[in-house]
Amino acid sequence: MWFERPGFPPVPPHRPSCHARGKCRAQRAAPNIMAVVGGKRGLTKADFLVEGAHRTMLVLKRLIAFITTSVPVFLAGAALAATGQPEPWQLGLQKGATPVMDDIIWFHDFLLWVISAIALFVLALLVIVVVKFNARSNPVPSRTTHNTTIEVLWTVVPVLILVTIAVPSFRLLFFQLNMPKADVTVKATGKQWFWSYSYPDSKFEFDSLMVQDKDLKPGQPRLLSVDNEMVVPVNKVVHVLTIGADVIHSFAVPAFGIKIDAIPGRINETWFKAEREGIYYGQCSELCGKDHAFMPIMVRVVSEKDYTAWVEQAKKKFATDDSHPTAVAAAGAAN
Ligand SMILES: [Cu+2]
Repeated sequence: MWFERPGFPPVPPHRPSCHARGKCRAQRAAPNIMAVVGGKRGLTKADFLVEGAHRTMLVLKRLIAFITTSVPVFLAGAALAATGQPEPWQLGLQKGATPVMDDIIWFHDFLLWVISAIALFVLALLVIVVVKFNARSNPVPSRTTHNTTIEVLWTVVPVLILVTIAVPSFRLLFFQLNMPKADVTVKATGKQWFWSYSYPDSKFEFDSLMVQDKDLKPGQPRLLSVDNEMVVPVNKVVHVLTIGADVIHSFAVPAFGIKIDAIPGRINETWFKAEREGIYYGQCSELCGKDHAFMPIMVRVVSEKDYTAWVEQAKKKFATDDSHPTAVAAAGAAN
């Protein structure tokens, strides 16, 4: 059995073999199973109770071990969820950091209830049909071909369900696509295979490359950390403009509920308003070549004061030289 371990006496099978000639009938006829078990295998009632206690203890020990190991894993997961990255044993979506993501999570959970109810209802109908209308229990089938009430019901009820889903769905879609006035604008350019972030209001641009495994510092998540992350202020509307410099990439940050293609020759836009400070991770979500998996997105959400300080420092560190247009701008001018 799965809970047997070395060091404990082997657990005897529940019942003696039932295949021996005539034994099964004898067991069924026996008024007291303990007497039969004890008589056949030479076990007393006390032996049987001790073995039963052993088995119960083993199960309890396994249960306690499972709980004590899983609690830290879930706690660690909860801690990671606060930093906007996937967590071990994660179920469902990452914890939202923007109003849009909170709505997406609500809509996801709502749909889960709806589809579960529909699946259970259909399952119940199938079970009824299998049990009540099989050839044995219903040898002469009904010849009914139409039933107006049922036909109206199976048309109207699905329509009502779809309308119930459509209302919050369209509301969410408008919420995502309706751009509020921007407080900060960041242009994210997808390149093979890294992102470049440009802050047009402050006139600087920088590349953001993944930190290689050998260079990871303690606490930096593998395949998600970058050398220069995108920094934005908390509780401010950030417009993200995306474009591809070579092939199609996709800018996606799950905790913000954003995912938008970065297409060469065309600027797409999306927005987010992060409501909690912290670090949030995403990845390129369009197959863009051999290092597609190695161009993570890292966004640090900071207070407005820290953001202003970072901008001042970044202006000096990443100052752009307007006399040398970027590759994208040069390509645009050539067209
Ligand atoms: Cu990409």
